[in-house]
Amino acid sequence: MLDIAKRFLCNPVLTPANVQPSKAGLEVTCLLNPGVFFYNKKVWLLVRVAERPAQKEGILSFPILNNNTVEIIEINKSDADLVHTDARVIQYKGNDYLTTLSHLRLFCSHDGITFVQPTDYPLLQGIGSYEAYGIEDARVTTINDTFYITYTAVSKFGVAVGLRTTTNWKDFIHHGIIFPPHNKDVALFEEKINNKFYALHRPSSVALGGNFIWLATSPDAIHWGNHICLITTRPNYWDAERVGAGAAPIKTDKGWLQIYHGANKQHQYSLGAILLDIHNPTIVLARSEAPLMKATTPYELTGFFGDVVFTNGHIVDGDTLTMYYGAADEVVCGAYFSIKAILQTLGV
Ligand code: MAN
Repeated sequence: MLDIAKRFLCNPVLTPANVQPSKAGLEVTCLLNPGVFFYNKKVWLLVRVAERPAQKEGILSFPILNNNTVEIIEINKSDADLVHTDARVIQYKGNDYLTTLSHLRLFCSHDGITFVQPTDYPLLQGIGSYEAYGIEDARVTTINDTFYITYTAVSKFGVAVGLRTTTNWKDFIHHGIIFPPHNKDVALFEEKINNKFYALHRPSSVALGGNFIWLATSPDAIHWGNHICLITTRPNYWDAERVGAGAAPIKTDKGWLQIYHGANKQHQYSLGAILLDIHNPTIVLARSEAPLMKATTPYELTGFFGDVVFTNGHIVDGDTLTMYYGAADEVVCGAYFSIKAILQTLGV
């Protein structure tokens, strides 16, 4: 098996036990999938914190936001209308819900390894009815000193993509939904190409099509068009069931290097790469045959949702890609890659 990740020896970097719940009555169930950026000479993680109440015998309880206030829903586990076969989601009386409510929380570090939660920065919570089941899996892209935060906004209306921007992580502009349901995994390019913003995104089609990565352009990073399907899933591969972009594409002398997650029919999430033409990113030059990283350690194999490595954040320094990732949907970890070594696996 090809797995060229050099995992941090101190993994996991953050666990639910390190973090206080956002409100009385809730517990931190999982820490997942951080967005990552460099600011004020520090590495920052924008971590997805998933919470729910302590579970009582025979009852499934989970929070949602109602008018921006937490409301707890309780369902008897013996209720015949309850369908609960996936730790992440439930169906009840024809409605879909998430078992946890996520918000986004900042952590920072001088060395990229030991992270603390700064006291003087706000949490990012869901705002309004399109974010009532929480906000998840933020990608942070820095363009001209503005941080663009693209995140999954979940609600009874579906799974969509929201955008907030900030320059100081204290004041935010909420731009609302930039990709309507069903869509997620939006990674913006860090610079314009031919005077246009570019984004990777992942619409899902239930009946025809699938969970494929698309590319779009925009004049302002808010209004998106010119959508093209960039890569599809591959039958019998590690990415047979769904694919989705990680963080912002990395500019290399061979092209735009994009790390993405792929899941197979057994819901095992691994990471691979694609290489896009530097002047025309609609052209896919190469794609990983085998994953670059696969869940193998105990903290990746066992957790809230096991057998998962999922990334949407990294820092690039020369040839070193420091990738932060969610392991088993429960803890935040880190790993180093050589960009050259990744490109070699792609045959370039
Ligand atoms: C989905 C999202 C992610 C999660 C993976 C694996 O893509 O819910 O947040 O990490 O599934 O469970």
